[in-house]
Order: sequence, then structure tokens, then C-alpha cells
Amino acid sequence: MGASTLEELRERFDAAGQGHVLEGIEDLGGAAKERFLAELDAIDLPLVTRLATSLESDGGAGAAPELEPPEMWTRGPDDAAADRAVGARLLSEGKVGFVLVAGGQGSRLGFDGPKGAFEIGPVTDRCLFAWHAARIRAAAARHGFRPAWYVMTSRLNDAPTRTFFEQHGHFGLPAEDVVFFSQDMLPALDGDGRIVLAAPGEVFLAPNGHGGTLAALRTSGALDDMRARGIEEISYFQVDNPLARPADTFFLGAHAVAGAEMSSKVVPKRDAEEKVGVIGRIDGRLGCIEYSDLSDELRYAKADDGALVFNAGNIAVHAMRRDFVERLTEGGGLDLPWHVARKALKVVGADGAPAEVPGVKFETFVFDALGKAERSVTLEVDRAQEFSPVKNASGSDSPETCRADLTRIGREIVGADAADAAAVEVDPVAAESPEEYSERAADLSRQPGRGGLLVTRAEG
Ligand code: UD2
Repeated sequence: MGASTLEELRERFDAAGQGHVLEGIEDLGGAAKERFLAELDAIDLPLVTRLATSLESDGGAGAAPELEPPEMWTRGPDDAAADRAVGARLLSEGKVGFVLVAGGQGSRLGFDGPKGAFEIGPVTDRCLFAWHAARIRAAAARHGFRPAWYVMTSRLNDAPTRTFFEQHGHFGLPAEDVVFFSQDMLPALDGDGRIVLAAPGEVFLAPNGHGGTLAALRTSGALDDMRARGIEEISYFQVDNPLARPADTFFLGAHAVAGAEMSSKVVPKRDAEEKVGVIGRIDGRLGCIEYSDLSDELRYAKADDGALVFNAGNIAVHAMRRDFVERLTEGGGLDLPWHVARKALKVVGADGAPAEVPGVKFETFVFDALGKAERSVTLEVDRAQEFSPVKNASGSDSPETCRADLTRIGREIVGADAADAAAVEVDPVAAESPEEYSERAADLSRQPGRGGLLVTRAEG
């Protein structure tokens, strides 16, 4: 199938009510024109039409959903130990693949570059990607397997992300075991459902949300790569949380023991306003209501003891069977609901001047696949150990709070050794628990740095 001609494109876009995008095309120079035509050719116009039509009915909210808290996975000590053993076996047999989603724009943090490059070590400049890599390498050493790490980017940050990994030696992992794949982009629309141009000759494209991970895993060949490596379970996590434990034996084991297709970790919400989705049964099916979609009535609902009723905060850590993702994406048929975000879009007008226009971006969310799983585990975990995302430039969920949490955890691991240190950083490869720290004491190096204590594995 060759590229469409200008005439063919004109016909197609006119028919879809999007003919305006081709106005002024004659003013573009050769290469810019070619690029623009290729960009237009790649747009899924039937989908754009469907989304534009949905805008007309947007706002006419249907009946409020019935929400019930989810059933939590609870285990006594013996069963928990058995779950852990199952999780450890999955890891040691190389059956778990790691999927990091890092295709977002990190606009709230105001950081220019792939968000994973943001430096968050309390003592060193260890960046978010490096923390995740270290946790994966720590698990590989502990359980004795060769890890495969799939990193999802988007067109906005794919090239800089790959370059960053190369510059950092793939953070200690063999390059062939770090697999990059890119999610799809979608045009942003204006309030009337018309495609917005970011600049003359350039469509305003935005990543299609982390629900796009599932389709991208298939179309990129990552699922095939997993199958070839013998990977059966996917450990999914987000770039912004360096406390995420992608190789948690209890969670992976519980998910497998339950025969679950997709499972989630949650923490009790900090307060009613915390910006996390809430996991629960929505009209009977497991799902997650995004914080921005939660009605005040549900957000503030309290039980007799004063606790929030809808308190299962989604920390965006999931386990998914590989064959579940294969089933969902078979024949390109994955159908997740589209969520609408109304935003001011920064564009450049025909006169070359920057401007902001009100617009709409569309995203699917990975947690909307929960309702498609036959079985699912919802596991409540300790926020202090597992959730400290870097979302905002200051205040809550910021670099400052995250570094403080990393230092606190470092102190818990090294105990009295950190007594005089203002900041503490323990490389996950050195130790992730007080037990590992004391067992490996002889192999660890303790160095002062930036007024803090840095613990790493001694070379050699
Ligand atoms: C997300 C969840 C929220 C809660 C919180 C926990 C959504 C919509 N909401 O909120 O319920 O669990 O995280 O920390 O997910 N990403 C992509 N491609 C995209 C969009 C996002 O890869 O098209 C990645 C992004 O790089 C980041 C993650 O997904 O790692 C979360 O994205 P976000 O920052 O937009 O989500 P947030 O913090 O509003």
C-alpha cells in the first residue's frame, strides 16, 4: 500500500469534515509538505470522527455508577509465605517481564526531557530510570534470572529516551534486554471536533493514554518477544514512582495463585482529595474511577468510624498475564473507553505567533482493562514502602517529598549506620531490606556524599 496522494487525502479529510487541515498546504516547502502529508496519512480518521461525535454528547452525564469497595486479598502468615514462594519461582524461572510506562509528558513537574531522566537520588544524581533498573537488577541477582525490561515511550520522547539509556549503559542491563516500544498518538481536537494544528504543517498529536500500552505491546512485537523468552506474566509500573517494586514476590504469587488475569496494588488514600484513582466494583465489574471523574458524593463518603468508604487508591502497579493481553488485543479489537481531557493547547498560528487554544485530548486508561479480567487480585500495600510518586514541582508528591521518603527508607535499611547522615541513599542492588543489608555487610561500600551517606555494592 503506497502513500496517499494530496488529492486522495483532500477527499478523505473533506468527507470527514476535517478539510481545514489542508488549507495553506501549498505554502509549505518540499520536505515539510512531505512530512505533513505522511502525518495526515497515518491518522485514523474513522476513530477521529467517532471521538468528535462523542464530544457532542459529552457532558450529558448518564446515571451515576454504583461503586462498591473491592474485595482485598488477605492472607495468614502460612498462605502469604506460600504466595511468596510461587512469586519467587515465577521470577527465578524467568517468567516475569517488566513493563515501564514512560510515554507521558510529565507536564505537571515542568521537567524538559523524558521524565525518567529526572534526578531523584537524595545523595547522588540517580534518576528515576536508574532506580527502576536497579530494582530489576536487584531482583535478577536475588532470584537468579535474566530480566527483560520493556520501556514504553511515545513519539514525543522516544529518541531522547533511547539516547539517554545508551549514554548510561542501559543502567547496567544488557542493551538487548531493554526493549523500547512506542505508544500511538492521536490528534487533539477543538471544541467543535476539528483537528488542531500545532503549527502550520503540523498536526497537534498527543499520546493516546497508557491504555495504549496494551495495543502497543502487540503491534511493536513486544508480546512476541515475551513469548520467545518464556515470559508469562507482565509486571506493569509507572515511571514516576521510584518506590515501585516490580519484582514483589507476594503480589506476583497472589496474582498467580488466584488465577488472576490482571491484578492491582492499592494504598489507603491519604485523604479524600488525593489525586489517585479509586479501585472498586463499578456496576458490578472491577474497575477504577479516575480521581477527576469521582463525584463529590463518592469522594467524601465516610463510614461510621469516619474512614473513607472509597479508599482503595490506585498506585498504578499491575500484574497481567501475557495471554490476557494477547486475548484483548487479538485482531486489533481492543475496545477501551475514551476519556476526555479539556486543556489549553499551545500552538503556533499561521502568523508564527504562539497562542493557546482550548482543546480536547483523548486517552484510554490501562485500568479499564480490569473489567475484562475473569479474575483479579487487589492487594493493599504499605504506602510508606511502595508509593512516593514525583508528580508536582513542589508540595505533595514532589521531588522533595520523594527524596525524604527515599532517605527514610534508607535509614530503615542501614539502621544505626546512618545516625549522622542528613540524607541516605541505598542502591537497591546493595540492599532493599535491613536483612539484606546485614547479610551483605562485608560486600557493601559506604561513602559520604553531598552531606549524606551512600551505600552501594562494592566493586569486584
Ligand atoms: C495516575 C492514575 C491515577 C493514579 C496515579 C498514581 C491515570 C489516568 N491516573 O495519575 O489513577 O493511579 O497515577 O500515581 O493513569 N503515561 C504514558 N502514556 C500516556 C499517558 C501516561 O506512558 O499517554 C504514563 C506516564 O508516563 C506516567 C503514567 O502513565 O508514568 C501516569 O500518567 P499521569 O502522570 O498522566 O497520571 P496521573 O499522575 O494523573
